[in-house]
Amino acid sequence: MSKFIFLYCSFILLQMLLLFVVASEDDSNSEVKIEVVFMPSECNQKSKKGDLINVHYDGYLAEDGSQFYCSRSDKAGHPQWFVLGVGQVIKGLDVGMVDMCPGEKRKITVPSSLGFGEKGKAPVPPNATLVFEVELYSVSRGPRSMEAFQEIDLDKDKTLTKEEVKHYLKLEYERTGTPKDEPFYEKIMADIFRKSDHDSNGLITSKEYNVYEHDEL
Ligand SMILES: [Ca+2]
Ligand SMILES: [Ca+2]
Repeated sequence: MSKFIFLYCSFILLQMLLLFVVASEDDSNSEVKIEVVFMPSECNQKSKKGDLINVHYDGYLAEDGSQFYCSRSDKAGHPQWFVLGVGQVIKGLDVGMVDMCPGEKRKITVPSSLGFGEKGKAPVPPNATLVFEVELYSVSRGPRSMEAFQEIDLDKDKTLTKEEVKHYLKLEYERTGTPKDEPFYEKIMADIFRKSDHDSNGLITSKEYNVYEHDEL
């Protein structure tokens, strides 16, 4: 029996250690605290940067435990979809939801510097530490994954030209059995460059590819 407990504790310790490694990967992330509340017995695919994830989360103020956000009551209660690690949510969540299994639940404590900062954002007051209860439903390799970037980048120079993007679009639509005409590809490509080519030099770097401008919940 004690051997079992020892093994169990070692397992928990190992998991905490792994979480710590994840949380301290980048210095600015070190303050995000992750607590695994529920871990499913099976896990085929862990979340990583660039993945499209589907998640429910509730946000609370650490100070008094009051709830300031609930995805279950927002937007008709549908779980939220977003791309992980690219700034579609506050930094603390981008960091705190990495390496999560579908079905896993976490409690993530986010310092204000990785939340809404000195100014806050109503109803979150200035300098507020936030606590999120997060449940991950699904993970899929999104269009913003680095795998996709590498696939598009034919000559592997870490920048995407318009030709490379167009070539990739054609392949994608042919792959799904719905090839389109040239003006169609031109239009999508122009849209992609308008959104991603921030310095308008006609090339999308890996950095531009992964940076979003908004900082919404
Ligand atoms: Ca290239
Ligand atoms: Ca550029």
